[in-house]
Amino acid sequence: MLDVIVDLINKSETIAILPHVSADGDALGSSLALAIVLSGSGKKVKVLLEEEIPQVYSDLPGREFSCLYRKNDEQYNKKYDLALALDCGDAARLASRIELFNTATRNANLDHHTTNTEFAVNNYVDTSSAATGEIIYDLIVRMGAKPDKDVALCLYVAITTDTGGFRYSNTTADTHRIAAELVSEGIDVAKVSRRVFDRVSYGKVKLIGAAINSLELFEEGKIALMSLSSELMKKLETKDEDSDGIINIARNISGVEVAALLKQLDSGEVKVNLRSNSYVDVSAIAASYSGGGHERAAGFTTTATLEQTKNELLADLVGEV
Ligand SMILES: [Mn+2]
Repeated sequence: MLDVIVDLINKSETIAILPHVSADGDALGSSLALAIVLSGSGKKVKVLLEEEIPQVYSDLPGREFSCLYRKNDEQYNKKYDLALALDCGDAARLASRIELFNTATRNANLDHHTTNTEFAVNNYVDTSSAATGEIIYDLIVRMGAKPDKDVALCLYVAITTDTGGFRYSNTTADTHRIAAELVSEGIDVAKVSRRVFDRVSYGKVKLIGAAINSLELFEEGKIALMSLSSELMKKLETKDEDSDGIINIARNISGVEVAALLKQLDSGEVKVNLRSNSYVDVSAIAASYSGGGHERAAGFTTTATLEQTKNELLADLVGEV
């Protein structure tokens, strides 16, 4: 199937790369790495984003190929020869870019989520890959290219973020083999690690405090819930990305099997992140709310209130632990 994707790329001149909405390190790193390689082989390539690149990834190479997609702005709505969805478990993760994806002459979906709905004409879903970055690495090699230092940095960021710094259960021997190839291109591992894992904004530190204040444990400490209201986040003047990773504080508490972070958005909707440690399949719970993800990390968004979401979710989780 990867050869089919290579064939699609060879046949296409204009290519749109579409990472998922609220793009994370894997989605962005994979997209920018592929953009650099495709541009180098003479393709006209754009990485179309729903939002600005988060601060933590703002100096990644290849960002010059990215731009904010605006549905009603004509310059973005041309018909591409090929549209590639990267790290997107379902079509909804393309958000406002779905039409652009569907109107492209060819489209393909490259992903590693177990809940992937195979929404494209061409689907390459490898759930054994720890990150879409691993798939893109294979694709680049399959294209006969060798990742240079810039491409290697993007892919390394993709893989290290989706594996939590090679600590999560999705990390395999292949993950390390690919990482070894990437590091040998001259990546400063300590610098990348500090940038993507350790450095925090003051706003995030305040948000961590608020999240810890909201922490509640249930079922003899096997379930940990944290919630952040939009009012609180407004008061603390935090950015959306500041809540990234906060759920791990709850997940890491000794005895906790499942952790949930409920975040109320400005729209009033509630975005829920779920994590488990060893046996609860949180992707199945997320799927029951039309969300998705992996066994140990998943999420969904709901129009219910914060309180309703909490009660309903808690009832579901009690049945799982
Ligand atoms: Mn991913």
